[in-house]
Amino acid sequence: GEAVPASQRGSWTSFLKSIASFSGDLSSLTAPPFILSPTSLTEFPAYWCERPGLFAAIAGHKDDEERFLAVVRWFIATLKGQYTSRNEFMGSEKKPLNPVLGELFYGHWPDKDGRGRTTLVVEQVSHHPPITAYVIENKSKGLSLTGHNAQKTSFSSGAIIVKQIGHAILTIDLGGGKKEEVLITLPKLRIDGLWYGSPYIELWDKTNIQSSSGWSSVLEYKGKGYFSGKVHTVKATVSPPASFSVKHTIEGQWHTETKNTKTGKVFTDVTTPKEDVVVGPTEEMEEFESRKLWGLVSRGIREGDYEVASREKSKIENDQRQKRKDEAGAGTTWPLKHFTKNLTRPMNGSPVVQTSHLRRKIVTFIRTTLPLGLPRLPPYFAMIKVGGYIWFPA
Ligand code: 0T9
Repeated sequence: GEAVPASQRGSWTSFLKSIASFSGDLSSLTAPPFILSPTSLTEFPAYWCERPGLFAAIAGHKDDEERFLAVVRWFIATLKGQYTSRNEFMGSEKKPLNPVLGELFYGHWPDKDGRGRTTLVVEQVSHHPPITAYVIENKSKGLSLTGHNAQKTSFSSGAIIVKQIGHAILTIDLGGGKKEEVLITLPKLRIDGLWYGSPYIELWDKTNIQSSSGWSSVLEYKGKGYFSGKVHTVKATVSPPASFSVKHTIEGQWHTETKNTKTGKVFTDVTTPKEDVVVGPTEEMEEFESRKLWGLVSRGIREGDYEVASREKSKIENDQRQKRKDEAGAGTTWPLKHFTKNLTRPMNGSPVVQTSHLRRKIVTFIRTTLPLGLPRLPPYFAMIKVGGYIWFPA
């Protein structure tokens, strides 16, 4: 590989061999130093709000359709940060630090231009498999995004295939005791460029955005080499309540610009700068806050002092092993601060009513695809996945 430093070629090749023969939790494999990122996965949920103005703008619409389009706009605008920012800032995709159980990350985006203050709370709720849960809230606008993330990885013809497990739910306070809820599913990733030591992500397949107002969108992702021939393309179709008809189509590249195909108007433009989350000083952090916990490891990675990085990483891992041992001995578990596990997910006794659209074969209940049920889906979110579409029971 060209991007691999000469001294690390051997260890990169053996790392690639180990991923090829291994499916499951890649985070636990030891990778050569050049590919290590100094950032933990607990920081990643911040990508959801790096355009706080677009997030806040969701609350600015009385009309269901307009508000739904604002959700789709904000969502598409987050993709660039989520999936290309490591390439932009570190030259390629890198292996993030594998968060420990109970790791925390707090941040905010300040109020500006009347958009209100937005806060971020992240907690690592599972170590094996790694699961990250988060809440992003803009109280003054009545917006809150709750979600959790895990990954299933496999290896296929030289690429890492990542299936994201989890979802995000956006809750919009409509006033007068009324609430809208929007379920957002997460794209599949393909990580290419491994051989050359310069990994990058492409998205593929489809995701859904489904609102309790009935409005829904199917987003389809493609990369270079598929029919579009362009990297990072997305096509979103937006449909009115209980309908297959398409009212809006948005097409383009999620890392630059998308357009509404009918009006020709720009729908998303992410070529302008994004806003990093504001994080307090490390000295004032608790032991388990990500930047404090990983401080010395991160510094070692950033400064190329891999001896320090690996020594400090071992300290954290040993401490974790000891904690788990002690807990097992005492019959306790690590007390999470912000999230609880909910395996039962009561349906409120309400039967799942099928609309005529749902007479077809029911493929999966979304809820059964979630390993841990974090966060709990509201009762009426007994959504059913039918042929790639997600529907509400009537
Ligand atoms: C949720 C995001 C996720 C997390 C990362 C696959 C990946 C861990 C999960 C899905 C965020 O909202 C969006 C972006 C990037 C995803 C990461 C990219 C990546 O490579 C890692 C995996 C675990 C690896 O580190 C693979 C080995 C590495 C050598 C390839 C660079």
